[in-house]
Parts: sequence; C-alpha cells; structure tokens
Amino acid sequence: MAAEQPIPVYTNLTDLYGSLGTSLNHADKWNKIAEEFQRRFGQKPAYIARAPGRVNLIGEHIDYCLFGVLPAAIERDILIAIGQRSKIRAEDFPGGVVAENMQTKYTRQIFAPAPRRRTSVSEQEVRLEEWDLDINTKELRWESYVKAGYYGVLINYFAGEGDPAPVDILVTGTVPAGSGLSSSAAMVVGSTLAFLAINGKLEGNFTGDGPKITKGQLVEMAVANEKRVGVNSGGMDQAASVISVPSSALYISFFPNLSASAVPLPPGAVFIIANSLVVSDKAVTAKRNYNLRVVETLAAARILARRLEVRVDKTEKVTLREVAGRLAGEVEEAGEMPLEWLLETLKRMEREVEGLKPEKSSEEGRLGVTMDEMIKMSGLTLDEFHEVYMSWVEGEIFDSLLGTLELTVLCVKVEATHFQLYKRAKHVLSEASRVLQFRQICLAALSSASSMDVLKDLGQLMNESQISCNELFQCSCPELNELTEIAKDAGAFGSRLTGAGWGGCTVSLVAEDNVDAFIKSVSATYKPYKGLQGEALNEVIFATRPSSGACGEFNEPSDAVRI
Ligand code: NG1
Repeated sequence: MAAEQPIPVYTNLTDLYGSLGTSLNHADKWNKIAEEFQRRFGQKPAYIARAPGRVNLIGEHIDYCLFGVLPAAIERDILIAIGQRSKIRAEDFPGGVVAENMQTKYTRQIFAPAPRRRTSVSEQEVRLEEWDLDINTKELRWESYVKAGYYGVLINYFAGEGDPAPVDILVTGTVPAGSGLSSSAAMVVGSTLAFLAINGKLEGNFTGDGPKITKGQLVEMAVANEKRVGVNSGGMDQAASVISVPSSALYISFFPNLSASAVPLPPGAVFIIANSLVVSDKAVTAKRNYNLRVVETLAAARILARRLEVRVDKTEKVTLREVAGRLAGEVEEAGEMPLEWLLETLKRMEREVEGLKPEKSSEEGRLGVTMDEMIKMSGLTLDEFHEVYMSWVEGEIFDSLLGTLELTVLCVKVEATHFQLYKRAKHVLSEASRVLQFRQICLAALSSASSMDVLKDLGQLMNESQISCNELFQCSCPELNELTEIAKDAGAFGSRLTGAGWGGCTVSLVAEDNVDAFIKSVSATYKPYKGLQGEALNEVIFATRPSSGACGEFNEPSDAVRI
C-alpha cells in the first residue's frame, strides 16, 4: 500500500517530475539551491527535502469530514536545503536554527527551541514533555511553517533523549502562497522531512537502525504539525504532497484509515491551473471561514445522526463520514465499504438534510440556525454541547456589540451569528458522491478508448462542484466565479475553484490539443491578466502534470549528519 512505503531518496529528476522535458525546467532550481547554500553557509547542504504543492481535482472541504478526495501533486514545489552548522558545537546552540529564504521578501530568521516543561517522574528520571518554539499564529510568517515541521520532530524524537542538531536552512519554492495549491502543506512536509533527515531520524528510531519512516507516518506528523500554525486542516494536502505518483491523481480516503490509491487520468485530459490573483489568507480569516466550516460540519453530523437514529456517544465529535459508516452498518476492520453502498448511503443522508433547516428561517440567517437552535437540535444539554464541542475551547467571549459568538478553540477561533448546517451538509454529501463518480469514470476510461464523452462527464462533475462550493459552502468569490465562466467559454469541459477557496486558483479540464488556445483566450479575457506575457503569464496560468510526492537527496552519507 502506498502509505506504507518509505520516503524515497531522489535519484534523478526525470523520475521525480514524470518526464525529461518537465525535469529540465526544474534542474536549475536544484543546482541553484545547493550553490546558494554553499555560498551563504560555507558548506554543501547535507540534505535537500522536496515537497510538492497539490491541485485538488474534486472533493472540496470534505477531507475534514473524513470523505475521500481526489488531488494530484503538481510540479511546483518547495525545496529545503539543510546542513549542520559548521562552526558551532551542538551544546552551544542546541537545536538552534538559522533559516534563510531565497525570496528576498522573506527575511533571515534565527530561533532555538527551549524545553517548556520538565516533569520529574522520579528523582533520577527527568522527562521532557514539550518544547517551546514560539510559533506566531496571529500573523502569517514564513518561518512559522518551518517551525511547525520542526516542532513535530522535537516532540516525537527528542522527548527526553539527546539534543537536536544546530542547523542552517535555505528555502526556495515555486508554489504560489495563499492560492489554494497548498504551499503551506508543502512547507510543513518539507520542513518535517528536512529536520527528520538532518537528525538521523528517517531511519525511524533514536539510534537510526529502526524501520524507516513510512509515507503514512510522515503524513500524520505533517497534519499534526500544520495544526500548530493555527488551522484545523484535514489531511488531504499533506497526503497528496507525500504520497502522489506521476501522471495520476490520488484517491485519498481517511476512514476507517488513511489510505491512498493512484487514479490514472484519461489520456488527452490536461488540467490547467489559473490564479484568480485574489490572495486568501486562510489562517487570518479562519474564524469566519475555514474553522467555522469545520465546526458547522461537525454539528451537522451530530444532528443528522440523531435524525437518522444513528448511535453517537454524548462525548463524541462524530464526522459526517462516520455517520455514513454507522448508518450503513460498515465494518471498520474491512476497510472502506463498496462504492455502490457508499453512494446509496450518501443519497439517504442527503434526503435527510432538509431537517437541518431552521423551523423559521430569518432573512438575516438565510437558512442558518442560531447557537441556541443548534444546541436544541443536537439533543444535548447546553452543558453537554459545551463539553463536546467546546472541550477544545479555552475561553468564550460574547461580543454584544457585534452580536457574534466567539469561541477560542485552542489557538483556533470561530465567529458567527448563524450556523449554516443545512447548506454545509448538503455540499459535503453531494461533493463526496461527485468524488466517487469522478474516480469511477477515470478507472472505467482505462479499459475503454478515451473519448470526448469521458472528458465531458468529468467536466460536468467539476462544474457541479463549483456551483455547490459557491452556493452551499460559500467558499468561492466573484473573481473565482468569473474565471471559471471564462474558462468554460474558452472551451474547458469543466472548471472549478481548487483548495480552500475565497480566492486562490481554479482548475479547468481542457483537451490536450486545445491547451494553447485556451490559455490565450483566458489571458485575453480575465482582466487581471492584461499585459502579462512570457514568464509572468506562466506564473498565473499553466498546465500541470501530476508529479511524484515528497522525497529528499542526501549530499553526504546520512551517518555524517547524525549527532
Ligand atoms: P488549501 O487550499 O491548502 O488551503 C485547505 C485545507 C485542506 C482542505 C481544503 C479544502 C489546509 C492545510 N488545507 O486547503 O485540507 O480542507 O482547504 O478542500 O488547511
């Protein structure tokens, strides 16, 4: 199974990027980072970690509900070169980091982890429980993603034994930030991998002779690490960045376990990414957007379960996928239930979402329910609801001026007057079945001659997804709507936002022989692209070929970098 394989050591760029032509475009970047590292830090990097961004072909905002999604890694990636600091002894700067970025707007950062709390287990044994890396979740800072990756390595591998190596780091990347292509996940995956490698932990245990860390383990660490930057994300991006294979999309399911399988794309299908140039800062808008959606889908799951008479413990934060499993009598040990069965269960749940509408819909709430209504519908008492959904809450502030409820969820906040349970659940359930249909069409196309009909069917599902994201999940924006319309007018079979939305990129399905004409037409019509040419245009609209997932290159034997 893909998730059980070890992290590949990169041997040649052609295997990595899927074709010789594509790899030539990237060779320069690999050479430059090594040369620049040597120039800045006086030695070659010991390891270069590579983690790609991803485009989500279909399946938006359903990963944290534990439904399967269909992303693909893109060629654009983050490289992190790392080496032990040459002129300093580990004991003088334990675990200290000098981090630089080849993009000049990101300035040099120096930081060192400090043990936060020591718990005396006995007189002789002192156990280190946590590390303090001072991750700033209030504003977007590039080094937060480096720290987040590092933090996971510290708590997993340095809880009491040894000190991490002091290191120099140099980062470069071609994944545009805040554009729905998962630059953040690529940064966190790359950073986690770089710190594992430099500390000799890719082999699995402290002495370095244990089983190798698997792709699945790296995904789990990266998901936990990214939460430390303040976003309560699902696992799609990290899984796509780590597990992808060239020329295929990846069907990733999260329930009963994380599993991933390659879905070869039909020949002749090209996916084109176009950046709306609206930057969406997910961390900054989280309390009204991303994190609020997570809370709404969780509350909707409990209420739907109650209506469908599915058993949910009072203390459980059940997801919509888990409700589907219980409704269908799925046996978790047997893996994901068969496709037809899951599709049927989704339909059954979709019929029940009507019950998530308020008894009386107010103009202001537009089908949303108030906090009091939501608690009543959940069947829990106020205390029980607080216990389950706010046990991750540190404080609660009712802002009477704005009339909004603000819940501080760990370092994550949500803010709303009305909770849109009906719309969110309707989107999630229909999107989950669109993913399954999309995958089926691709797999069926393998055994039949590819035809325009296949592309039309896939495009249709993408268009339905865009409508649902816009109207029900409300994660689109005027520019994304405009860009998807322009794409369809330019001949795309389907076009939709990709990633979290509220800005960022669209992905359009275009026939191979129409790629140039398509790009020309979109760039002439979408106003923010006016005047862009050559490399500048290629930065904002480009065809993508699915690449392979995260890997690394050792410049010296790994023993040399162990401390
Ligand atoms: P991006 O586009 O990277 O912000 C986010 C989440 C995904 C998924 C999508 C919506 C993170 C790191 N990623 O993606 O897990 O929920 O939104 O489908 O938060």
